[in-house]
Amino acid sequence: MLPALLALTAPAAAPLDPLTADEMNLARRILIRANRATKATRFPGLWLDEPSKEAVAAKTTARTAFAVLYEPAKNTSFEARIDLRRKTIASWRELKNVQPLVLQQEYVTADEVVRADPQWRAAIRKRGLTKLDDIHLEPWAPGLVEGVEGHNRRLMKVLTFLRGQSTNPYARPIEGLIAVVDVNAKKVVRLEDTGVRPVPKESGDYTGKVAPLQPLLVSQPKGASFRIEGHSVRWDRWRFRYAYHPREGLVLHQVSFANRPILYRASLSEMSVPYGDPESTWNWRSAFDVGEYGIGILGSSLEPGSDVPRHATLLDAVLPSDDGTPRSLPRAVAVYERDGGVLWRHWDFVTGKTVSHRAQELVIGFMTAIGNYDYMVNYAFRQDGTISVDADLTGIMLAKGVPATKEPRHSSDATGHLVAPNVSAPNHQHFFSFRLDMDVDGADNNSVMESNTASAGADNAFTMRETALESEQTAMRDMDLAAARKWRVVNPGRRNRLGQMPGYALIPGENSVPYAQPDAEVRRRARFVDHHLWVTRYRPNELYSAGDFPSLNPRIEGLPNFIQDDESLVSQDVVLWYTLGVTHIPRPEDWPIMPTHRTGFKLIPVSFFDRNPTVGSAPRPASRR
Ligand SMILES: [Cu+2]
Repeated sequence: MLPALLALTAPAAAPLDPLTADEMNLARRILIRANRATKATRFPGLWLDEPSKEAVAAKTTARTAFAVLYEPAKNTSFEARIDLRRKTIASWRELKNVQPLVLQQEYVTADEVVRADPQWRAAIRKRGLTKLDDIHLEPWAPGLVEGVEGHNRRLMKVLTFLRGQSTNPYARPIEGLIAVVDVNAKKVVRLEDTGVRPVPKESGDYTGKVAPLQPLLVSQPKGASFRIEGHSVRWDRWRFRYAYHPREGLVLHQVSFANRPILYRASLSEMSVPYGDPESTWNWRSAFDVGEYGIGILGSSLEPGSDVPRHATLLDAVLPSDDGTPRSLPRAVAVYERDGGVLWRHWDFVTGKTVSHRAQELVIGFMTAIGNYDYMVNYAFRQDGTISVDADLTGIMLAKGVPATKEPRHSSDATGHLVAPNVSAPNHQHFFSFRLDMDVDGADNNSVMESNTASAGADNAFTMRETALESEQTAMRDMDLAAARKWRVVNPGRRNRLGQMPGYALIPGENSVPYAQPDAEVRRRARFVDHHLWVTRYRPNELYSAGDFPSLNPRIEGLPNFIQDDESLVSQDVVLWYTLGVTHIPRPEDWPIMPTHRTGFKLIPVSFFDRNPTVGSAPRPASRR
């Protein structure tokens, strides 16, 4: 019946390697053979079902695929685990009242359905526009749709722009017009039209030349210092594995330094981008780019010489198509070394001599383009044990068409700012939720300390006090500048030679608090924004801070549920969830395209070593207590 299936010998993948193209095909064929799928079945999810930590430690050879299936004919969704070794379905369940990730075809369908809708056409004519080919439609995951029985339908909300011949589809919003589309029933279920507004005139073209500078090239005459074998990367004393995940984009696994484990898994778990404009056509906008769209699926091929340095090593990824067959994303991930500034230096006053070392950093990163915005996530490893996690924000801001061509005199309380005549960009925030499964010197014996610094009362004395965050519900924490607050994951079972617990600290950088009301719809699904830090005890199925299916989901999901049982965090396997918020008050300089804004945080060793690990021979590892 399926000779190809039987003949397929599984490739020798490491336990955490992403599904290969063959494995994706195999998973799909197993489902079809078991009558769980047909050619019409769509696959909003198909990726590796990651084996447990214990299984990975035991060098499991199991390969299991995780699939989310959508049946358009019946409008039903299912979740399956497929054992690729035994060629059986290991688990199967129907998903109720949730909507899996947007399918690629659904963007096309939404566009076609709106374009054909007589009411929408009338709304366009009402605005004096005649050429439908000039219109750009932008389908969005809908948030929660009030007044429409939502969560059992494949709904999208479609924004309208005048593109014309411009390279910039977003420069001329056709304001106040939103079509709510059922992409499965293929019909507009509601047209929201809040009245005709001026359509901005400037085309917002951004393809003109940038004034050139002389070339700046990095030369590595003896080649790079890193080695990549399969999905394993080694550089200096660092070692880690990478995977490209359809939902999360780049995922790092098993990060270690000098053979000492630090971080078992790192990923961008979720995002939420709430817009601060109270109008009904705006107040629902809060893109969950990971859980609604899939930042990996929307990943961009990296351009050497612009997206990444010319000397970068570029790695391809395999992604599932809508029908579950594999497709390649060429140049999905970049690995390269870059200049790291001064590693350390000192000029000696007596001898007049300088001892100084130049640092290098190893960078691994990917880019994703979610409609108008482009994001890059980079992990940079330093020789001193630092991991710097950076998120770059660029692309085109979402803007609205307004009557004003000059900023009103009293604009201090405005919810947006003019960036061009008749174009106002609403204030908005970008919240990133990073999931950091820490394994400092091992998986099972980690605790989380919070450090707060305060004046000690006498003269200039001040002290730092470290206290343990003992359980999940006491570990919802916020930044505090007055206390120079930081968090550190320690291994209480070990000591360095100074008798200190080895640890890795999370050093926040830029951050924000949410400005939407706590009960606002945009925050109901994004509870992770309530705190900068959450800590949970490791559970393999707790991967997404806003839950597995945030789209159209009215229930509280994710972190608030994970901490319900208030598990102990003392000498456990712990996971840090760091919320990083960027408050974006738009500037004219962000238009028509936004210069890259870099934000991020760091993980740095604190007592993990007993001295600067780059000086002389290797420092000794922490000993058992
Ligand atoms: Cu922004």
